[in-house]
Amino acid sequence: MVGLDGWKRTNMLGEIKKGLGGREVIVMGFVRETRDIGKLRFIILGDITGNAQVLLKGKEEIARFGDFTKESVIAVKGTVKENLEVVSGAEIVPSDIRLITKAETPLPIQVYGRTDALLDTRLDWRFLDIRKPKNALVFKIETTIEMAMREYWIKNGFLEIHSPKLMGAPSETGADLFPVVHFDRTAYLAQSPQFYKQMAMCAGLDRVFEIGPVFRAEPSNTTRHGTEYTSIDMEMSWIESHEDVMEFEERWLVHVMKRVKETHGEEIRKMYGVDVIVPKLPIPRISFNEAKNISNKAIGKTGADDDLTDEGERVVGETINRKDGSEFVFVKEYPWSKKPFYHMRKEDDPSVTKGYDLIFNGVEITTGSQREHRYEVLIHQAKEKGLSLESVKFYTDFFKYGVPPHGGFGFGLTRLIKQMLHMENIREATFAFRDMKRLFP
Ligand code: AMO
Repeated sequence: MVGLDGWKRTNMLGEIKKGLGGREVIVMGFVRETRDIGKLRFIILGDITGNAQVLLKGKEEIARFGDFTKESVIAVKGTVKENLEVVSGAEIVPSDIRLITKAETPLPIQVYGRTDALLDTRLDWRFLDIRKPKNALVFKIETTIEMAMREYWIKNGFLEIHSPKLMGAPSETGADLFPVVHFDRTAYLAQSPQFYKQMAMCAGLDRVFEIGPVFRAEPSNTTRHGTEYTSIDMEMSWIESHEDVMEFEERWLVHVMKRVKETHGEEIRKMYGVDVIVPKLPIPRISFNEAKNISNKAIGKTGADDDLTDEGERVVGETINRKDGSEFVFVKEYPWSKKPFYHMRKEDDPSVTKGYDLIFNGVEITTGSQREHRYEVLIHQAKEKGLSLESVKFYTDFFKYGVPPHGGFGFGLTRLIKQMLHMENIREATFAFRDMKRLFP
């Protein structure tokens, strides 16, 4: 069969419920399981909305329709019959079944029921792994998250931009870069839309956002870093300081968490065993020094004095949650030595930036700051960080012809999902993950 030979789907499988009794339907999906009990055969058919049971009665009918291997794709024409013994309250009695594509056996990983496969094997067969409702839920949540983000931004006068991913110069610190052959010279994959969201401020667009891919040649294998991930970025003009950016972010986040809770809260509790908690505002704010003290007290001195380790972030998250009952905490005013050249420094203490991180359940999900918009100061800071002025000239030129004070943040989409669902690994929150070793599927 090439197409569906004229059959049109009338219902999704999740709709086959009590109340639909007597209705003629055509449904389509994956054969999750076939069970024979006496003279009856039950086919559990699944799609993105759920499962429905198809009932074959008697040897003749079973022989007429034949066997279907697990995960084969079939179309079923039939009548809905109410049956209180089925969880959904109804099943389908078929008049015709068409095999659309047959699945090979055995399946490389189990789709229906428990899977014991290791994460790496699951990722090798990610398209089968995502057929599991618990894993598919991630993408329903992701869709809601992005919609809610856009909803809030657009209501607040933001414009959406699409910045280039092929760059003539590094877009962040210059480390962890992917060079690509670009005709007769080298280009770099964008590590962040940073320079371009600031270009939008210099172009007078006032407030912008972007949701798009970024690339980092992270040489490490961790549960929170990919070599490609979806970055959520925003930039706003006419701010007084980084406090304005944090205030915007927390209100935006409340809107997003509310939408996720109202749309998927129940399913998340059922499948992941966690409650989505909409943060109470204001989200607690602590200084980098306070965070470092908390970390030092709990786990001793780890890492450099001017940085918070992953373990340090975890401890800070836990401590604030215990003390203030908040899963989120802003850590602000990071040392200048740890932050990029475009962060603005505090007037009264230039060793500290007007930058911040947001930690969610012990993992950083955001970096934001007020940017240095004064041309001379920016040049001075780039020099101080040892950057080649030539390579960032295209960017520093943005600041020569009038620019509003501005700031913004970058936010890891998959980190948010991982932390929200209490997942162990960011790979589970990503459609098709990329790391040092993985370029397939
Ligand atoms: P930063 O480099 O901190 O800041 O990145 C912003 C956020 O992106 C997420 N993130 C990652 N997620 C998955 N894999 C990775 N390798 C990875 N690296 C970072 C984190 C992080 O908080 N231009 C600045 C942002 C800004 O100031 O506007 C930047 O990119 O959630």
